[in-house]
Order: sequence, then C-alpha cells, then structure tokens
Amino acid sequence: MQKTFVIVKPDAVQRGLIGEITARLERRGLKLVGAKFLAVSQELAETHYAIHKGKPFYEGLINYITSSPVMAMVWEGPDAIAAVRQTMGATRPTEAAPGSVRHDFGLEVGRNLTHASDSPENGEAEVNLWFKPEELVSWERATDAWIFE
Ligand code: DAT
Ligand code: MG
Repeated sequence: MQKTFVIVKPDAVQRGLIGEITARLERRGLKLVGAKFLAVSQELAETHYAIHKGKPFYEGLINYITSSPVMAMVWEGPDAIAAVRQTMGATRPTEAAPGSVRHDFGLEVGRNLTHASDSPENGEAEVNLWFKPEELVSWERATDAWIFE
C-alpha cells in the first residue's frame, strides 16, 4: 500500500479547515497512519522545499510555511500519491478542478492550502523527513475490505 505525505498549510489551519480537508481524505477511503500539529522550523522548511531554492517564489514560500502552525499527516492507500494530489487539485487554485480543495477554498498559488507528495520517491523521502518510524501507526481498519479490493 502506498503512503503519501500531506501538509495542511498555515492558511488552511488559520481558516479552520483542518477538519474539512481531513474529512475529504477520510471520506475518499484513504487511511490515516500518522499526524502531528507543529510549528515548522526554518531548517525543516528549507529541507522540505530544497528543490525550489533559487526560484523567485522561494523566500515567500519559506515565510508562508513557517508563519503559523501546520498539520502534517501521512495517508495510505492504493495509488495514494495520485489520489491525494487529485483531491488537492492543481498547484494554482484557478487551474484546480472544481471539487478539489484548492479550487473550493483557494484563489492564489501562494495560499494554496495544502501540500501533497508528487511521486513515490518524494513521498518516501518526505514521510521520513517529517516522521520518525515509531510515529507511524500500522492498523487494521474495519472497513478496509470494503474500500481496498
Ligand atoms: P505543489 O504544491 O502543487 O506540489 P510545487 O511543488 O510546484 O507545487 O510548488 C510548491 C509550492 O510552491 C506550491 O504549493 C506553491 C508555491 N509555488 C509554486 N509555483 C509558484 C509560483 N509560480 N509562484 C508562487 N508560488 C509558487
Ligand atoms: Mg510539490
């Protein structure tokens, strides 16, 4: 089963959308296997977004993600990376599909509410960066057989 890493970003936390976003992932059938509420350090932000260093929006991105607490989570499911990216929508809210989180709650790319891993390799690296192995919970969900074929 694939794991993916998700951040409910500072704007979404401030706007009271942790429950709304979590509910959409739960409702879809994804399984929560890790969660923590934290203030992101400068160091963690820079490591997480290292790939964007040097881009014009980098400084704003680091300021945004460290500006206020976030909810960091790990979700599991078949093709979880693609499923969660689809639920979140395209990077720019004005290009995100109707019904997606970024479409339904956002307008600007710099306030796009969520992060979700974009590949299995990055998913694994991000889970390991943000969570210790003992912080992940492997559990049997009573509905698994009715959601996973
Ligand atoms: P995503 O978050 O959809 O994976 P990304 O990895 O390309 O998108 O970029 C990371 C974040 O950086 C994105 O959520 C918002 C910000 N960002 C990306 N492109 C941007 C741009 N052209 N202007 C401003 N912010 C941008
Ligand atoms: Mg990305």
